[in-house]
Amino acid sequence: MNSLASKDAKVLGETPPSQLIAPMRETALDTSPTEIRQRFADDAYVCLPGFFAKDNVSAVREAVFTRLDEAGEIRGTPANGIYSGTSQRRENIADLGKFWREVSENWSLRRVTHSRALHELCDVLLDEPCIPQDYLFLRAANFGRQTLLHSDSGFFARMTDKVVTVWISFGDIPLHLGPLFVMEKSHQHPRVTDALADFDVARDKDKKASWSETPIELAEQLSSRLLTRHMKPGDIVVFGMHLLHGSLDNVDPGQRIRLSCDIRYQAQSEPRDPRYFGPHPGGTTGVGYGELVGAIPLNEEWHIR
Ligand SMILES: O=C(O)CCC(=O)C(=O)O
Repeated sequence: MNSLASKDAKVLGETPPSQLIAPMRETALDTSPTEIRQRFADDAYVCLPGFFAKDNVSAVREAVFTRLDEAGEIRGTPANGIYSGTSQRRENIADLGKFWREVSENWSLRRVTHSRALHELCDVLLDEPCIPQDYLFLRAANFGRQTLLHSDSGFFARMTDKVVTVWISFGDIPLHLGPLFVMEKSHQHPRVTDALADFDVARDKDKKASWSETPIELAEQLSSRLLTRHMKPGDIVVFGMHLLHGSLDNVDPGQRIRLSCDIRYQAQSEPRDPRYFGPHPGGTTGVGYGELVGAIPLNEEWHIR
């Protein structure tokens, strides 16, 4: 893709100036391992369209949106993922953390996030055998939501830097549904590397992982650009711990919910952060699946980390 319908993009309510937004570079599935590693080394991300088959994605949509339907959050056929405009999650579900854990542990989701294909790709990127974390971040983002600008190292690099994030698109996510963006070459900028040095979001409670500048302000200040694209079902983006990223706003007038998941893979030889591994992972703050934005009813505000 070499152009973007950037007029459809909203970043915290603003339309980004056209010079500050550009398409992500796409990497074809038959690209050689050497070239994939080189692109990852240069850009700190690779985007692989169509990595997962549409049937696998449909099964995840069906499973997740059927559970949201139980919470009164869906209008019409669940797999279409249309927000009802309201929620009875608190009334209908006794334990929101347990609910989100069940949704996150659904087999149709795990067979994608923990698939052989993804293992092999991450082995290539990290140039050694890897393992996926057990804890994963499933996100159902309805109208008005976005993820603020941040990097992942303060969450996942406590034990090792040899970690990558895999972002998976579980649906058709045009720009106005709020896909992921990454900030071009931000991992190389001294302001970013300085800010991330020794920062741990769970220990340094006086600081937030999210930047106080808007993505547009920071892109201007760093002479960078927001790289994004119309994500299709089964597309993935894999990125490194220092790359700044976030999402565009979901401003879909049809109330379609953006469904995606992020999961981390790390080198198998490196120490594992117990917060993210094992049968009962506590997650970043130790609360378990209840701490995720996904566990928040669709008619309530997301927290900021
Ligand atoms: O999907 C999003 O909104 C943000 C994803 C993200 O922050 C991540 O994958 O680390």
